[in-house]
Amino acid sequence: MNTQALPSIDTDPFGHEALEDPAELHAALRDAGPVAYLSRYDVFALARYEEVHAALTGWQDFQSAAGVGLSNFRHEKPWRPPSLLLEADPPRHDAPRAVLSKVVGPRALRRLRESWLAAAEELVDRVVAEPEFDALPRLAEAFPLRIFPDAVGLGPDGRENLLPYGEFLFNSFGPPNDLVEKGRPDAGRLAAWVNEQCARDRLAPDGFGAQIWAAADRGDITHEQAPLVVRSLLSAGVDTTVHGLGAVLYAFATHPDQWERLRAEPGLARVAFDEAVRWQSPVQTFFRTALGDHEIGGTTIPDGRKILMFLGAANRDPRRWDDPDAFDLSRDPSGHVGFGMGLHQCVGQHVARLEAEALLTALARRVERIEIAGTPRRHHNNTLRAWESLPVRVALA
Ligand code: 4IA
Repeated sequence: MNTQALPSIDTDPFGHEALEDPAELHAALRDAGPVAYLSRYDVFALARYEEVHAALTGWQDFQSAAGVGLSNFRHEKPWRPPSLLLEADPPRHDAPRAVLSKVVGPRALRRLRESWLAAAEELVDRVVAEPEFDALPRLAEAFPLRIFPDAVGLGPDGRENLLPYGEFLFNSFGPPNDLVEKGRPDAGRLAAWVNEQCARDRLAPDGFGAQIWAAADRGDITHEQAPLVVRSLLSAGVDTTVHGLGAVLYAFATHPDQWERLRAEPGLARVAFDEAVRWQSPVQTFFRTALGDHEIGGTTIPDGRKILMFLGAANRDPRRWDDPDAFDLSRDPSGHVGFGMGLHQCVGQHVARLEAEALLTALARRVERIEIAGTPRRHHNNTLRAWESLPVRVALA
C-alpha cells in the first residue's frame, strides 16, 4: 500500500457536525481522490460514484459477512446474530434473499396496492384538515406505521418498539459513540421484543411473515432461518421508509415548482421518490471488508480492512450527475446508489416506492401548495439522514 500518496481526512463522519450537514465533508472526500484514509477510524473511504458503485457490486472482493458497520466480525462479536441477508455473502446469502424478494416483490404487492392507496387517502384527509402540521410524525412516520406492521402480520402490541429498534440498529453500524451509548440501555429489551415477533405463532396467517414461514415449509430456507428473515423485514422496513418519505416531503416543501409538476403529472410520484432518495440518501453510509488484498483507484486495500462507502456523496458526485445538488423531476435518477447496488441492493425497494406513490398521490390530489412553516430539525443517526421535525403549511386545492 502506498500510504504516502493516500490523502488523509481527520474529520469524524459520525460526529454531530458532519451528521447535521455532511456536504462539505463529502466534497472534500470526493476531491481528495478515488480513495481517502479516515484517520479517526483507520478505515478507507470511498465517496465518488464510480468507486462506490464498484465496491457495492464487487461482492467477491468486498465481503458483507464481516459486518457492514465499523465493527469487524472477524475480530468482534456482533451485538445481535448477523442478518442472513445484510451480513452474509453468497452462497449463504442467496436462499434467504430469493425468499424475501418474492415475499415483498412487485407481484406480491399488487395484492396490497388498493388498501395502501386507500389508507393514504384516509390519513392525508385527516392530516391536511389542519393548515399546519409536523409532516415528520404526522405523515412520514404515521403512514408506514399504519400499513407495514399489518402487512408483515404483527400483533397489535408493542409496535411502538419498531422505530426505536431501528434507531439503535442503524446507529450500531457506526462507531460506539454517544448516539450508540444513549440507545444501549434499551437495546436488549427492544431486540428481545423484535425477536419474539418473528415466531410463527405471533404472525397473522396472511402476512409477509407467514409467507416466510411457508417458504421454510417448502424447503426454500430452513425453519431455523425463517425467524431471522422475518427480523430483516422488521429491521430494514420501518425507519428507512420513514426517512425516505421525510426526504421526499422535504424536497417538495422546498421546491414549489417541482410540486406543481407532480400535481400536473401524478405519474411522476415514483420518479420523484427515487430522485429524493438520490438527493438526500436516507441511508448514508455502509462498510464492506476486503476479502484478500484488492486495489481501488491505485490504492491496495489489504485483506480484512474496512472500507466506508459514502452513498450520499456518490449520489451527488458531479462526475456522474449534472447539477447534482438540484432536486429535479426532469432527471433520470435510476442508477443512484441510495438503495445500494448489486446483489444486496434493497430487497424492499418496491415496498418503499409503493408507500411513496400512495402518500404522494393522495397529497397531490388535495394540496395545491406545501411549504416549510418553521425551522426543520435534523435527527442525528450514525447511518440515517433523518428529520426530527418538518413543520409544513398546506393550501388545499
Ligand atoms: C437486516 C441497509 C438497511 C436498510 C438494512 C438493515 C437491516 C437489515 C437489512 C438492511 O437486518 O437484514
